[in-house]
Order: sequence, then structure tokens, then C-alpha cells
Amino acid sequence: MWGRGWLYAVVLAAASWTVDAQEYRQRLPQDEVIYFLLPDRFANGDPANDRGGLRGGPLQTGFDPAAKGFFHGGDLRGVLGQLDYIQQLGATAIWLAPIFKNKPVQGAPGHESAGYHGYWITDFTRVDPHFGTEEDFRALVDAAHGRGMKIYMDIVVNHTADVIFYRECTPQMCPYRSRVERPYTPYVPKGEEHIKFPDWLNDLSNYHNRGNSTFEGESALDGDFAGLDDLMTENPRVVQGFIDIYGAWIDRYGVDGFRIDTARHVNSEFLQTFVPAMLARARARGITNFHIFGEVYTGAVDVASGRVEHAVNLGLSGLDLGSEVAARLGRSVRVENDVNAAALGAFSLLGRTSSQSMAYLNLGTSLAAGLVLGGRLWRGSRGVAGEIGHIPVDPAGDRCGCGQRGCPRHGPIAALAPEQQGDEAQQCGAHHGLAFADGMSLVAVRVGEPALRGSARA
Ligand SMILES: [Ca+2]
Ligand SMILES: [Ca+2]
Ligand SMILES: [Ca+2]
Repeated sequence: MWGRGWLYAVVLAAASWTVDAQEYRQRLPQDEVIYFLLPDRFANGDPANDRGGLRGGPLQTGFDPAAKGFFHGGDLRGVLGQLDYIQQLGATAIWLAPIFKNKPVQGAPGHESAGYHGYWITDFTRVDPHFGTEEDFRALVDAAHGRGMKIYMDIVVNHTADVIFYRECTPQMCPYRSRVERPYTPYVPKGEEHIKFPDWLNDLSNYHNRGNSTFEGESALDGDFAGLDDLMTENPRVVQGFIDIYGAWIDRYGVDGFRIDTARHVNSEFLQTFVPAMLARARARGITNFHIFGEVYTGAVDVASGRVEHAVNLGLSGLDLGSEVAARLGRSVRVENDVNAAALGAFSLLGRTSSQSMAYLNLGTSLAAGLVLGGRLWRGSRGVAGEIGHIPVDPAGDRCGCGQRGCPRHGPIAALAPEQQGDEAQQCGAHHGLAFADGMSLVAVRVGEPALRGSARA
């Protein structure tokens, strides 16, 4: 009796397995549980490929498991060997960081690091030898599908590896040249003229060549992401080139979706052509519910949309503050980080001009800074240029709301007895600020009420 019951259970399990495997295509994107992994850092299934078939030391092969900026040996076979583990976690889809062939090592002498993360692509049509072979990728996709799991590829269309340099400036020191100026004069070091594939990627006229992005205004689209060669994604040659490249990955492997890297730095017209083309390609391959999603990185406050992404001291996240306030006031509203806004206010209050710069240090409920450079607020590439209160200074310190340990954000307040903190914070919260302007002359800006009330700290 027990034997028959056991057999019955096995048959049932096999039947449901088959049904799952066939039905994964019907599953909607919003029903997926996605597991994101960096193949290099996940599992090493084949030590023979750790150096990507290259000879020499870390600067030639990119392999150095003792250095965090280099390849550590993980690969596609390693992921294949861990599918049980990933599925048992409850994941139904795997999002792999880019697996395309990268420039193994790049960076100025003394500052080199490797393409272990996969975002410095030179050949968009091949698997990076550090991660394995085309056969390894096919085996992984097929095995995942056999379990009813999906594979999402991480793709890049905004840039390639850093291969192009400019005659007029040294690498990393090329300020953005606007669209009303002439672009830089691009060149490729000898021996790298045809390092990219397909070959249209070696045509320098397919790039913006305008220098480094400040991640604001037009430079967010046309500027180089820290020197990475920014493609002219408004050029029909580039659009068709990427449709051909990534369409072929759908055709060859039947992958289930794409995550588009740095999507915010690509013109929307590109995406409006590319995305429908990929969906059509997937449908032709019998892939229903092909899922495309893009990366958008903003600071705690997304100034462009007026959205508060995360305000750790207030415990707020995902709040459309700009829209809500605008709706209530009936006026257009701009949302800005509080200390940045205070810095701009102090800059104006002090009568500074557009040729001057200033650092504004906030000593209140939190420790933070605002930077005004040449009359303009400087948010930095990730919108956190002034967040000095979230730079870990004590690895063994308390956990901060930002997720890191040992942040000095409570510096001025934390020195007080706990019963004083609330009151002091409240008092300081309204009136505080020290401005370092024009070569470090220190100006106090409205320390105000707490000082009048006799607060020694204020
Ligand atoms: Ca390996
Ligand atoms: Ca470059
Ligand atoms: Ca771009």
C-alpha cells in the first residue's frame, strides 16, 4: 500500500513538474520572483576559465580573487550547478549581470580594475570567456526552462567599454561639451581600432564624444558615463545595430527578458523603437510575456520627477511629494534635498555670484553638506555629493537608516544625552548651517533660535 502511494506521489510530482515547465511562458512578469546575480561572484563551476583564456598577471587576465575590482572565477556553469538552490529560495526567474565579452582590464595606471561585473562590453555577440562558452549559456537557459524558470539578460545599449579617448584632454578629465559646442576629437589607441564587435561599433562617428556626463540636463543623455564610450543612440545605424545584436540573443537562446542598463541615459526615441522590436522578435520565437525593464538610478530625491525615493531619517520612501504638493497648491513645485535647498538659500543670502562656489555644512538633526560650484548646485553623479553624514567612519558602529554601519550623521546630536536629543534636534532642525565660501572663509548662516535660547551646541 505504501509502495503504491509513493509511486502515485512520484507520478503526480512528475506531472506537475511537466506542467510547470510548459506553462512558464504564460506566467506574467509581475508574478515572477527575480533572483539577481553577478556570475563572477556567484559560483565557480569551471576553474579552467578563470583567466578567460588570457595569459599573464591580473592586469592582463583580469583575474585576481584577492582584489575586489577583479574577476574572482564565477561562471555560467557555477550558476547551472546552483539552480536547485536558487529555485528552493522561491525564485522563478534569474537576472544575470551582463555576460558579454568585456575589456578585461581598464583604467589609468595604478587605478586599473577588471570587467568582472560585465558592463564594459567590447563584443556584444559573444559570452565572455571568463564566464564560459555559448554552450554553457545554452545549457543554463535550457535547464532553467526545464524547471519552469526564466532567464533575464542584463543588456547595455548606452555605452561600450572605455576605448575612445579625446585629443583635447586626459582620460577622466574631459568636462562635458554641450550640444552648441564642437565635440571632442576622438581617437582609439593603436591596436584597439577593431577591438569592438560588430565592427560598426568601431566607427567613432557613432558616439557622442562630448566628454564626461555630469548626469544633469543634456549631459545625462550625451555624456560619457565615467569615460565609457557613449553611443549615439539617436543614430538609426546604432538603433538597428542593437536590434540586430539583441534580437539574435532572443533567436539563439530563447531568453525571457532584458534588463536595460543605464536606461535613463538613453534617449526615449531609441527605447520606443528598440523595445517593440524586441517584443516582436520574442513573439516570433514563441516567447509570450517577454519582459523588459530598465535601470534608473536616482539620489534620495529624484529632482527630475519630484519624487522622494528614500529619506532615511524620516522613514519615507517612494513618495510623489512634488505631485502631491503641486496638486494642493495649484502651482508647479520643485523638490530638492533639504540641505541642498538650504545651501542654495545660503548662497543667495550671502549675495554670491555665479562665478563663486560654496560648501554648506549642516549641523542639525543630521550631518550633511550642500555644494554650490560655480553658482550651480552640485549633486554628484548619484545625487549624494553632499551626504557626508552617510560615509561610514566606524565599521563597528551602529546601523544607520541608510543600511551602513558607523555613519557620522548624528555627530552633533549623538553627543547629547538621549533625553536632550529630541529637543536639541527639534531646535536645531529649523535654524542651522555653516557656509564655507570663497576659499574657506567661514560664515555662520542663521544659527538663530537655539543660540538665543542658550543652546551651547548651537
Ligand atoms: Ca571559472
Ligand atoms: Ca572613453
Ligand atoms: Ca547616452
